[in-house]
Amino acid sequence: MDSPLLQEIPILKLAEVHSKPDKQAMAYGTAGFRGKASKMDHIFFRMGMLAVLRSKMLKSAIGVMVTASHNPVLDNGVKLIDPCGEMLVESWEVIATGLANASNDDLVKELKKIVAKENIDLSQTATILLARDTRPSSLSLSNAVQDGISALGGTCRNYGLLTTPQLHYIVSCYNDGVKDADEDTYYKWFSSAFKTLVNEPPVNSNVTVDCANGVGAPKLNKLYEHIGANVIDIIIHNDGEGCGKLNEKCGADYVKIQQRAPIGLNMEPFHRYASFDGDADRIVYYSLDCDCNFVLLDGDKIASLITLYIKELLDESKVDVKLGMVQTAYANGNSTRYVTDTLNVMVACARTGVKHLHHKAVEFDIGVYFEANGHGTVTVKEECSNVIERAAKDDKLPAKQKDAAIKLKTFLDVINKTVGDAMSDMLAVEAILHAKGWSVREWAQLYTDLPNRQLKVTVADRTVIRTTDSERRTTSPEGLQEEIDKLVALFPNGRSFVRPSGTEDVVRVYAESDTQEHADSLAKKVSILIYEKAGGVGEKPKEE
Ligand code: G16
Repeated sequence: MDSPLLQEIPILKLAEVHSKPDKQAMAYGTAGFRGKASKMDHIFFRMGMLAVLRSKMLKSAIGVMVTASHNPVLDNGVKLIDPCGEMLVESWEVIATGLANASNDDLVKELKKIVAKENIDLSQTATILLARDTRPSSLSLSNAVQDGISALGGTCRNYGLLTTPQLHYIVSCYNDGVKDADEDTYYKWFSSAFKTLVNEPPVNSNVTVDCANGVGAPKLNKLYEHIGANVIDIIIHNDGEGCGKLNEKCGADYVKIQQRAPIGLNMEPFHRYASFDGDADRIVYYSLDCDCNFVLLDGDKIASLITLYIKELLDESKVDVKLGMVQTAYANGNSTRYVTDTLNVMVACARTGVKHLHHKAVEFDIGVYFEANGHGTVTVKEECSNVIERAAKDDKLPAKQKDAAIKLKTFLDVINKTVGDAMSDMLAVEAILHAKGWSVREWAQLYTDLPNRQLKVTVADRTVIRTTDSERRTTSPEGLQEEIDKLVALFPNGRSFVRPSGTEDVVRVYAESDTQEHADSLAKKVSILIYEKAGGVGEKPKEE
């Protein structure tokens, strides 16, 4: 039966303005739709409509973030946020793809199909919380989202420029009843939690942060104003004000993959540096050692530091809860060994994409999850929070035990538990280093990374690569995995895997071995194999 409240005329009028080019198909990728901004207007309009349907169905506010995160400046994308601030549930990714790809003529039919299948009561109100990053295309694309929202009669609260994790946080606050939650709510909460942890004396030395010429720069500045220069000294680099381009030779992805400093940064030994990505949901740290070697402290090192600190506080406070860590296939082998063997904490492996890690992490009472690329956070079960809070207030406990529980509670307050957040992760790292009196040198020495290399190969159709076992092995094209295994066997401590990216039109190749030369050589050999076996296009990778 037709949905009586689906007003076809206004939908069709606006759909005409945001019409879909013929023969264009897109899939919901690792973190939403992503591609060339100039070809995506209709996707944003349709995702505005989809957000309204989901909001009506769940009777909660839904978030829509306009960003392509680490991608080049001419790309754009859209990330949908579910009521508790988590990423859109996977079953709706399929629905989103169906709506994105419906022809203009079938648009209303597709909407009706969703309404019927999901049993959506269209008389419900819908609230969408919208924000965008600083890309030149983001304003007009967020207007397209707004058109989609009004086409289905939803209410839009437009927060303008925000980092992605700020919007995740605001969505969760809003649905928790804090209807006036905004950017300031974010700054007040995280700055006050940080200042409770790090009161006297101030954090030693300063930290220089490369903000990838993205939205992280103005937002970190505001957070810094709330914390105060008397508590922590933050120097912002690549703030988007100069001639530097978003994510070009800078930002977390560049630093992690190239294993070198971002453009324009003259590094000094032992100083702390960090890089955010374009929407500030990822962070990596780095430094120079006494021989001026570049030392990367990536998502694995951040996760190890956080896990170590939580474990110490759990042991001291004698709070008995299950702590676990979640990584992906990209995790450095030595980080997994360190957490499993030295910290004695269980490590689980998930597919790439924070949504997958998040789901595994919530199985633990406290779950630390990070991708090696610096995307991650900590989840805490409500019952576990209560246990920690009770211990923190228990006057019968020995002072040391109670004090550790208080520290743990305050530390967990610094964490944005909804999603990986460069700013909140940075505060967590700074607080731990402060508490332990550590410089980056002690932190870096937790374990030594196995030398590794990541490369990209362009192929005609990256979906020809299919994977299994948390993306550690391929199932197609036929025979590819056996060939990779043969190459891996040539290198001491060799490990390599390949997977199609869900955000860029490439196949990613990862390799690890005992020396950097071996890791580079293995990555090259596997790249050539992919090019030959999976339909490589453009210049063929060469062995140097
Ligand atoms: C997104 C996801 C991350 C993922 C990254 C790369 O990050 O949120 O979980 O690791 O893409 O994914 P892929 O290897 O599939 O391209 P971001 O920061 O770009 O939103």
